[in-house]
Amino acid sequence: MKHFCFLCALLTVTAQTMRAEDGSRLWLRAAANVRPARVRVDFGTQSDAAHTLDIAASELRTYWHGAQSVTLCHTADTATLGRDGFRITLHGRRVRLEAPTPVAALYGAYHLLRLQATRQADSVLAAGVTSRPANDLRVLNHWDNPDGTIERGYAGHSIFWGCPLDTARLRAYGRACASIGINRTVLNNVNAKPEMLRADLLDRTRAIADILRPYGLRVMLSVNFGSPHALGGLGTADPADERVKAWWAAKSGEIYGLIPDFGGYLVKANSEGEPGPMDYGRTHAEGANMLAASLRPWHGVVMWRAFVYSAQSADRAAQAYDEFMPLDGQFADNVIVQIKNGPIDFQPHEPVSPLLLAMRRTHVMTEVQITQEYLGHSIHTVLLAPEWSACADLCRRYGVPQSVRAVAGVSNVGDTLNWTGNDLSQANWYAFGRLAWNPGLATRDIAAEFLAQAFTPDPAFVRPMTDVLARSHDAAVHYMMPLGLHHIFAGGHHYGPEPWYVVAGCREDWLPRYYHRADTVGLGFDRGTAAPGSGAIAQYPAALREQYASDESLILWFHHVPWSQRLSGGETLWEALCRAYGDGVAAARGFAGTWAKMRPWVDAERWSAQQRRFDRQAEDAVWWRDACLLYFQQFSRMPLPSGVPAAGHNLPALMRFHLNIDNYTCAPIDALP
Ligand code: BDP
Repeated sequence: MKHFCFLCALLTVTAQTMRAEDGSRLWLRAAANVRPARVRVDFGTQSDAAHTLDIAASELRTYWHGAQSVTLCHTADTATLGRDGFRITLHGRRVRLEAPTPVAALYGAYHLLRLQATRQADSVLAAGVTSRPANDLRVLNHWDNPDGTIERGYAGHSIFWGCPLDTARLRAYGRACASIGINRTVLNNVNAKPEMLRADLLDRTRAIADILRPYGLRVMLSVNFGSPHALGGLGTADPADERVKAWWAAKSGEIYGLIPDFGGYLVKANSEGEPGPMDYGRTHAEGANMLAASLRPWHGVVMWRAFVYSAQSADRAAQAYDEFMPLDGQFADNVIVQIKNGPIDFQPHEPVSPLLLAMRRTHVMTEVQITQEYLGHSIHTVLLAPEWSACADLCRRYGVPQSVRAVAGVSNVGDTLNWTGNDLSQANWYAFGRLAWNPGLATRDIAAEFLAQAFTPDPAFVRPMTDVLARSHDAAVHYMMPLGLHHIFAGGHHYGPEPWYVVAGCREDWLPRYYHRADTVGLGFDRGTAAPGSGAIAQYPAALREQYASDESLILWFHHVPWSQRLSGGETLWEALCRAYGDGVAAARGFAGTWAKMRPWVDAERWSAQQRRFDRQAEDAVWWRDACLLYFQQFSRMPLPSGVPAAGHNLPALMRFHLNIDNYTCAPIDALP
């Protein structure tokens, strides 16, 4: 009997340690205490946010394993901490967590648990922590449609729309966001349906807001500028029309009646066919200000996107600047112009958007893309932190200090159990939150933190995998679009390479040849100031202009370079291009090899799902290399340099193949050649 009990116990323990992992717990996988930790809340009367404090206390009681007790206490020191910051100090066997608001206490609680999970609690607590976010608004943008589909979503369907309201799932989402400091969420697609503002969907929005509020997450909606016409039946959406103004004032009032802490509107107007003020001869500023006036009584904001380009523009990369700079100073102070990090569109690697640095009398914010539309969807493992950090750094050095500091990221979350399809792509959601809080964090530190929490803190796993994640963006840039190449994707889904993609009658700026400009002379888009350059480089401040003019990682972004021109390393452009693709392939293969060795540290489910993805990524890297080199070789007419393996595919076959991923929700893995 004794033996039998022992065996049972052993089996239970083994079953627990080997417990199937589905990735649903993200980076919040700490084991619960058997006996709750000692936690005291000394916050005075905060009845409106009592629930938030309850969550903070309960997270610590359940997951804080330290010998010390924890006291959450209120401080009035907003001068140092703002509204969201916190201070953690150690006093003998007591941890004191001071915060000016309940939500700041919640952020502090998660920070303490993060220190514990990453095995830094003792060393960091000995010195004490004071932390205050660099951005006031740390915003997720979900491109979710009311029918539950997600534009550029690669992890299933929406968790907000087109499904029964899943309170547990939404709480888990709120918890994950709070754990990394995200405090705003836009619940629907920027290509917004007018019906989003219908009473039934607003009521749904209210229900979601009620669930997310305790986590400090305030909801926002994307709105269709044509709503007064399409939904309100006014026959116009002209922002100067009094009936239109009254319609928006009433609509905003209706929303605040339901959701008193509603964050405001996100707007994509006069972009890619969406309606906007220019349909009525009004400017972006006039449109944005009219909406902003409707939100002003409740302190709501308008995030007005600057993602605009037209078929007529000589250079798409220059257009947002050309269209918005004349409006600098005309936007109301509760409008923030939301600008993509690069001047084109979330490409693997772009220079910073010049508009982000140039507007001096307008609030601006950066928008990055967490979902990997242009980086291998949920198949490829690519940690985007280096691209985002570089953008934040340039904004800090060359941009105008903002009185409202904000950043947005287009989310990669769906209803798939592990939230993001690829378990390691959770790292991009995580990195977005961490960098929104502290843009100075190093990529390697973010990667190591994530891996330790989402998998295991064992250095035998964390060290090699930190290396993989930290190098993954550079690798993807190399095997997809090295040296500043951009937008040479397959049309539509943007997954694989199609530098040759043409459709009769299609807008030129929707075709790869518009961007790569390959001819027998050379490759790349001349954006210099001398003819025939587009002059776009002149939109940058002088110091940055010089830096970009000589930055070889972007040489084909700014120059049309002759095939035989020698780059700084002594190779010709053609040789450098071949080598870059080769390096990308080698790196991707290396990642698959490293992951293969991680088996002892990872549960079987996540290990094998991820191995398939890494293998696919390495094969895709070869696909990219072969497609691009064979295609460009027609123009360079140069042989592959020694050391670059001959292509495993042939160009006509590659050009005939078109990946069909219509209606897929997760992975095109099996459809590929
Ligand atoms: C592009 C996407 C498109 C989005 C658009 C945007 O392909 O689906 O609607 O950006 O940001 O990258 O509005």
